[in-house]
Amino acid sequence: MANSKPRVLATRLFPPDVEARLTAHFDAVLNPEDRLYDSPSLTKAAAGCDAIMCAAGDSLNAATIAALPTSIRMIATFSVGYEHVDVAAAAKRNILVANTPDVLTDATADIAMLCLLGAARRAHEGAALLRAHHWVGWAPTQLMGTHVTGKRLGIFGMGRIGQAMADRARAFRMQIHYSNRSRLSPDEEKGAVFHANPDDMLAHCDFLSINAPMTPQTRKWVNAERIARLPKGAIVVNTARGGVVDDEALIAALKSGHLASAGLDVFDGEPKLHQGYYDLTNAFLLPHMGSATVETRNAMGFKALDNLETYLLRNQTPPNLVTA
Ligand code: 8YV
Repeated sequence: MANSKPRVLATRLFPPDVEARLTAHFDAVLNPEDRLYDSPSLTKAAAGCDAIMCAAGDSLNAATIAALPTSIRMIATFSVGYEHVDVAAAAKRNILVANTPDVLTDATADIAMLCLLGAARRAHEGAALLRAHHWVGWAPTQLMGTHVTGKRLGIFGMGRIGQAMADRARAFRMQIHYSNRSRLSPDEEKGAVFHANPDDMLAHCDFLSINAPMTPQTRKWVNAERIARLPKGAIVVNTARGGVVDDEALIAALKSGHLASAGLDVFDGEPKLHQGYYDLTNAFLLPHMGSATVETRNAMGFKALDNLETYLLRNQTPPNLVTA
């Protein structure tokens, strides 16, 4: 008997509770080995599917979208960022695109704070020293880092995650500066200093946190000229997208000592990050863990499913539609 449920291609292995709901409501094409699809294998696997549930590592660029079977009506990404989906190309084919905002705000802001603290307090060096059995005991000058309390934090991109980062930093009595496409209301600003031109913020940043999405305008925004405007000894934190940073420029500044350190959870071209990072002791590096809690990953999956179910089962507009 023909299966009447809409067919959904899940490009990745998603958390068990998410896949349970996916398979209960849809004829799901799963990926139990979590192998990465390239463009030809993705378009092939999507044959006969109504929708694709994808994630940030999948490249749904214009060429891939153009090659998708005509049965595809929706792309639901398991992420808040959607730079990996060419939304304009999808629109041309009447394919809806939806994402998963809000639910990963706190987890990502937590990791941003972890990166800030890890970079400031030389967590990588301390942990490596201990695990290599090289720690011979406490010393007055050992592993002295950068004090956090009372310092100035500049946030580039004051959306949901930027604001959640600011809330955490306020608990460390940091002074918040920010730049954003539009100024926040006084209630949201909570005393943070707004810089209409982000370049004007740089001189005020003991710490700079990148919380802006990846767009043609933000690509390699953190470049050599802007790094030079940061005070000597500043610390750069990136939990947004690696492409917002010019790796060569950041690595050069970390080597020269202009920057004290960096805390990075995301990398241009990840998982193949710039080789230069591996040699830097003053870089606290994490493998894109911003949203990696059980609660958050489940909530992201359920949100992606809310989008799929609303459109494919109830023929209504999905709650988290994104447009070009
Ligand atoms: C996700 C993220 O886990 O949602 C995003 O945009 O960056 C991550 O935290 C990842 O992208 C999964 O698709």
